[in-house]
Amino acid sequence: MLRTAMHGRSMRTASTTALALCAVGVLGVGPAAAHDDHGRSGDRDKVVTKQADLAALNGSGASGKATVVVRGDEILRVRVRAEGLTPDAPHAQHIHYGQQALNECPGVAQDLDADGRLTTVEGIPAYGPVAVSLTTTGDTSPASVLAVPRYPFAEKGRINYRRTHVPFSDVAGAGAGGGTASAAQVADAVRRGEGVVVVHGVDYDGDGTYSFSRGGASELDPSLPAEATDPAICGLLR
Ligand SMILES: [Cu+2]
Repeated sequence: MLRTAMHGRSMRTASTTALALCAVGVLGVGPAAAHDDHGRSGDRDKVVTKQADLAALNGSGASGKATVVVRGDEILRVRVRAEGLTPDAPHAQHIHYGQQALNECPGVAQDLDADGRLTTVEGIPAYGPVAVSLTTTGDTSPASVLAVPRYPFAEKGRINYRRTHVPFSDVAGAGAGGGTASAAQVADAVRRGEGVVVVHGVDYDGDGTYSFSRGGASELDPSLPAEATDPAICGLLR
């Protein structure tokens, strides 16, 4: 029932979520070391492969691997494999990046309210805002951050996701001073090894679906349970 409700709401909530992510981006940790975003064009045309070991957050018990093959301002191929996720439920998944972020997965230091639960927003100083939405069909920009019906459905807790020709796009809140990062800047950051893959969705209470009973409502959208949006696995694309 809940999943049906989420489907109906997901499109409307994207803009609200983007605003929330931007607001947090502005409050992010201090300026990171300046990066040289002006790679020579020859470097940008090279095919670069980055891989991430996806480790559990929030006690999800899940794990996985992600691979992206980047050339220019495009991901030629992306693959995400994971197991141990909340079964038979959709899992939003993104590449996160922020120039002001730590460009790493969050740890206990990011659990600001020390409730033992790491929310998506608490993790943003570590991994930055959403830069690429790893959807199964259609748009892959940050606007699809919570387009739940277009994310992989984890049969038996497993995801085996592949997509080709995913363009990078401009990302609000990911640039210098919390401004917009251009698609080229985001592509260069992923090439440098600063992109972070996050798969969301944790069934804390083990009732087999995303519910409000533990964790309450998502700070991204109070009509969604936090279980649907909290990060389950995370890894840096090295
Ligand atoms: Cu995400």
